[in-house]
Amino acid sequence: MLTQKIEKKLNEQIIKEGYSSNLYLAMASWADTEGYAGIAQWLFAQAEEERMHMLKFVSFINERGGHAIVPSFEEPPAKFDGIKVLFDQVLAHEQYISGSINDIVGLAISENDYATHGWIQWFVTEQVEEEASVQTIIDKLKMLGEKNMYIFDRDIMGLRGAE
Ligand code: OFO
Repeated sequence: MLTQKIEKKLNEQIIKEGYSSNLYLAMASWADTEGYAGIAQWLFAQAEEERMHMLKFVSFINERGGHAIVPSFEEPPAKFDGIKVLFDQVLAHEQYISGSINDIVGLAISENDYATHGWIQWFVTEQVEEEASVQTIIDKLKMLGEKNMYIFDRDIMGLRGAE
């Protein structure tokens, strides 16, 4: 059984994972309209993964006797100031999400909820991978410079992020 504090915290994470999915979907849609097919493909896949993350929280809360609430989501931006800026924003967002996962770990320990503590470890590892995969993209972008964006777009096509 979840304590009220943990249930509330996990429900807050549903909002964050769902927003992540919508944010990446908005980024994908923007990249698509700018002609960056490869970048759009990568972002569409990320949006799907974030939706899966959200669903994992929904299942876990209900499985543990809580009630997962489906929230409304804040509207993400529709336009972005270039590809490099966009990936910097992705990294900053993932770092924010990592902080929020760490908060859940901390609360699970202070509430003696070892089931949640064990379960959330998958997300701890996932965040390390997600931050690393976005950092790799940013490093590539730095090397290429904005002029060679066509090459980068083809390079990222078919590349998978963290699962
Ligand atoms: Fe859900 O891992 Fe990114 O945000």
